[in-house]
Amino acid sequence: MAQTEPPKAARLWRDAALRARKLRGGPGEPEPEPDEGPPGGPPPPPPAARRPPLGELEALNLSGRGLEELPEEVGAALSGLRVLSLRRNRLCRLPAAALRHLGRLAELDLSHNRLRGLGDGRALAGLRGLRKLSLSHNELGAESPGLPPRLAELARLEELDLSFNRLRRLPEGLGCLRHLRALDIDHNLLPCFPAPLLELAALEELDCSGNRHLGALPEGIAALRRLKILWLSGTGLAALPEGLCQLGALESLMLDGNQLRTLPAGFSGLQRLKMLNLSSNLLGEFPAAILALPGLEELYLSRNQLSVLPPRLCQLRQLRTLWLDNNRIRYLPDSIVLLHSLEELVLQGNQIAILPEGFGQLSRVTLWKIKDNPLIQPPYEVCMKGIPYIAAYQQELAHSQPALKPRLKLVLMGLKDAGKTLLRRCLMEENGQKEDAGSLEAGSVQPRGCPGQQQDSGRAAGCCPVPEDASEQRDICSHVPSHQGKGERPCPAPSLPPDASQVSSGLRLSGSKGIEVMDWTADAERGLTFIVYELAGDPTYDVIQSFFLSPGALYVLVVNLSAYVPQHFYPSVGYFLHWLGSKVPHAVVCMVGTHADLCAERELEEKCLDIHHQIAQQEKRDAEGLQSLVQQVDEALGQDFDLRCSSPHTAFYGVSDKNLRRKKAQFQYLLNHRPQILSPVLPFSCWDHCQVRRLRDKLLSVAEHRDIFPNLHRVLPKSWQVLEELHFQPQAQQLWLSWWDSARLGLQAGLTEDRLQSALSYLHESGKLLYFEEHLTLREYVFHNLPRLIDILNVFCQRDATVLLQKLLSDTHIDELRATQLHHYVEGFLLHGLLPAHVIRLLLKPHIQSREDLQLILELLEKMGLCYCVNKPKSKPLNGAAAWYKFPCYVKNEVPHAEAWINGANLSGQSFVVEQLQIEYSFPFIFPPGLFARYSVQINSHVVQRSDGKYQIYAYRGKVPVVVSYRPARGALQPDTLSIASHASLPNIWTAWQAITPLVEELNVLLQEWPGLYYTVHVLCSKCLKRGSPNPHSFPGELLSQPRPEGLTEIICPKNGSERVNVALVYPPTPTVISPCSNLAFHHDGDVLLICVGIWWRTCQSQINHQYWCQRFSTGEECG
Ligand SMILES: Nc1nc2c(ncn2[C@@H]2O[C@H](COP(=O)(O)OP(=O)(O)O)[C@@H](O)[C@H]2O)c(=O)[nH]1
Ligand SMILES: [Mg+2]
Repeated sequence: MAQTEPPKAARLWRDAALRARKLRGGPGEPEPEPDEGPPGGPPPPPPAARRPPLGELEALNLSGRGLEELPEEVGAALSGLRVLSLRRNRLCRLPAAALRHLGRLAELDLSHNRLRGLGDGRALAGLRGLRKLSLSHNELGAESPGLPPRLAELARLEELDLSFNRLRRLPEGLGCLRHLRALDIDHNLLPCFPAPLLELAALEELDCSGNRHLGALPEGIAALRRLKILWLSGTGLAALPEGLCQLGALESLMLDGNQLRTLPAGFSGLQRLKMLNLSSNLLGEFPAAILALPGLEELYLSRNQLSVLPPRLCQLRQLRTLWLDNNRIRYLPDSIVLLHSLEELVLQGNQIAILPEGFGQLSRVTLWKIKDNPLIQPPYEVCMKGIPYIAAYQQELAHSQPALKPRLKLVLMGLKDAGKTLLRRCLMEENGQKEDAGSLEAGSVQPRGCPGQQQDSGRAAGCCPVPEDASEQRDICSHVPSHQGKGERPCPAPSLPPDASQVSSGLRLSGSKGIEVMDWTADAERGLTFIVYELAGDPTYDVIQSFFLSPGALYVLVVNLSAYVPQHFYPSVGYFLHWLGSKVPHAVVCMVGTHADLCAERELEEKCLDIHHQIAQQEKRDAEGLQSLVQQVDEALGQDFDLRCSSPHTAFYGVSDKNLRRKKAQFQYLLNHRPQILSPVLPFSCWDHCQVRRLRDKLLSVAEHRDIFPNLHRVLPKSWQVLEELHFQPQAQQLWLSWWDSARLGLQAGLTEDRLQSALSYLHESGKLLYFEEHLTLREYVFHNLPRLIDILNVFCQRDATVLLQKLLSDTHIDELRATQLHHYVEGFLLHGLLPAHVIRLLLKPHIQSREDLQLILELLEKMGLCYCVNKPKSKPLNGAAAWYKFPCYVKNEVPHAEAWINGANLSGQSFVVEQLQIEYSFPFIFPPGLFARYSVQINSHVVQRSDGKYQIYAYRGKVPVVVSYRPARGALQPDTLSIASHASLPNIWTAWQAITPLVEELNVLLQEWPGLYYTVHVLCSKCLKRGSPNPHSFPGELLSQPRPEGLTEIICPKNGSERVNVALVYPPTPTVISPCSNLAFHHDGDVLLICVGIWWRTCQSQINHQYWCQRFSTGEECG
């Protein structure tokens, strides 16, 4: 039978606390924990190896040696032994004969073997001096339900570990172990609390967790008066006996994962209690008895049903840790701010809208989690930044009155010519808010926040805009190839790469202005404003578009109904949902079908219905796909780790339980965070006033819906709001403001310099402007003019030579020579993505005036990951005009120029001397648009002598070659892949690992921008690669984050019979920090987030959440 899976919370606590906190005294552990030892290296020599003669040896560590038995001779030769570890071997039986000679043994570790029973117990009973015995992680109980009674003869035993076995009962005589201080019987199959335990009067630590059917505790538990630690996680307890309250010595009580609704009346008798874990129970009310435990330092109440916290919470003065996440708490008591010792405060997943005044006093809190609360005061963005920011906000409120500022980001997406622009205009004109046609012409937009500047659009005033050319509207199919071909595939379906060149060349450029942003005061009465982002339907904008997809926005997916045919569902709808879902897993989407006027009634109905059906189908396929993955992981988890390690052909070969649980948590997160599609397709015609009004009302009602956008009505200090307005006033048309300019505006708003920072930080977080408070140079500037910045970004996505040349040649003083030169530059740009800084300056002419502008913008572009400087010496200042920039999204040549890569273009060409390492990422649902280009920039700091192709990069890490390649999906069943490879001879293979590991980690970091993305990672078999096999075997990528298994030297590659692969070719010498297969990141400080996301669109909230969970519990299963 498979080992029972310990309940969630119990597992968490084992992992987080078991090793760290159990007060195990006595002579030191003889052996290093396998995951603490030097990874990959040989096990350290037994401590006594250098100390003959054998007979005098006192301690011997034989862990992880693959032993199937211990010969009697060994025992005979080592009769002086006091400490023996046989941990992690393959013993199926007790080495009885050897043990007979070891009468002096005081500590014996037999954990992680395959013991199914202890025989008649004689062999053990002989070890009369034994004080410490570990039998954990065996299969005890598999042969007979219990253990031999003779175990009770170990009269001097002080610590006994029987955890993770299959025991259904304990020997009757166990109560005789008068000296037993610590007993672990967790994760067995005990059907009830074993009565003999009640006689163990010396017991200080007892762990019964994970015996799921324990059900109840006896009153008699009061007898265990010396108990300090009692762990009862996941034991099916529905109530606690009063007797428990008499355990006056108890310091640590673990009761998570049970079904407790209340605590017994006398609970406050546990006056020594320091740690209480009641997470994952059914508490509907905060147990008042807890308040009478003045020594409490840690209190965990996560995942209950609490809605109110007691006002007297502050009585718990010693409290350092308070976890209240995932309850139904609406308010925090004011007194919470008096918990001055608090270091961890976890509140996420509640209903908290307002934080009490003076919250900023909790300045010692370092672990702070508040995500998933409908916060309005302080606004969500402020709360997410941490306690110091909350303090600043609250101080600011004290200075100036609060102001309400409801505004919501609205993102229009859909194919080019779907009707986004016209829809936007109709909506805005319905309000009498019209666009500035002139500025649109110039590729810019109506300046946000200054409606006074608007001019008439030039169209017939007051009526709906006339479609430019209705006859052109039916040619949707001519420009959808980019995302085509995913429609009817079984899930998970691979994607075709957005082939930008193909698309843009065949398209007319009119109307393609790229991404546009503007303010729309949709409801002046209620003051509700939308910040409307219209994305370009054109995939050439892919690299930048994903920045604009952020949580907390309302998405409108626009489809041209007259052009729609069911075969085009994927490119026109399905693809966008996949894209959005992978970036913003829980996005709120409203479907709108335009050109309704061109469709007959019946046609309209059918098409809307078809879209509706196909969305449902796609969702179902995706969910089923994920569900089956969860099932696979579950099955693997049901198996023993050892078993997994012995079958290299299985999907989860060697993957640790921890990594499997993390994987499962990720799948579950993906399953639980699907796009929220609000309605069936809303038919829309720009001609029809009623429909325009209906759509506007629909958007307003969605925005106002408290369940959908709970934090719309944020409260701001008046000064912050004024500051925002001042930054966007008409005269503030520059591209950026110096920090000093901004500070002057701050003064106008009543903000002194010292208070400006937090206001700017809020404006940055909420996507109003860009202010990189941690960037060395950029922090001196405030980029307040988003429309202009977006226009700048747009310039780098228009792949049209004519347009680019127009910009460059607009200067009348250009002579022929110069013109030719510029032609060459454009050519080079469109082919290789290369541009010198001075040409960039020309391209951005209307926006960039000074050299300073240029330098800043270039730095910004680099920071966003759009380009890298080809010739900038690392860590030296940018040298303006001489610098050349590479925009990887423009690179056209399929393969890199091979000459740059001296060792040859083809790794497999090296076959005889070297071994190959290749890590492959596969993306079965969707390959994030623009990812390769972004990654290409991101790795630049790690490599030298690079040579870029459209899909491949050759480069060196030091002297070691690396190749990064993207392979678009080939056919229906092969997903897109991205792989990172290197090679070296076997003895030097660590150099290849050293070369690829930072690149792997960089990719992992980048992929965290895509929390809803499903992908897998594999280590390809280097033997298969060497053979040139077209279909090499792949080992699970999770191995990259695991230490090399002790004692293992070779792995069998199942693809080629019984070929042996050296472990060094599968496991890196040092495990990677971030598990590659999980979007649930570990560690990021704010700065990394800043760097990797260019965060102005408030992208990372969901990730911050993940990081936290995974940081907290390496099992990561709390996610989602
Ligand atoms: N008849 C009709 N034409 C429309 C409608 N919506 C958009 N159009 C036309 O379709 C074309 C593309 O629209 P546009 O808004 O530029 O699409 P975008 O690329 O998604 O922004 C334009 O010529 C519009 O005038 C509609 O509801 N009915
Ligand atoms: Mg448009």
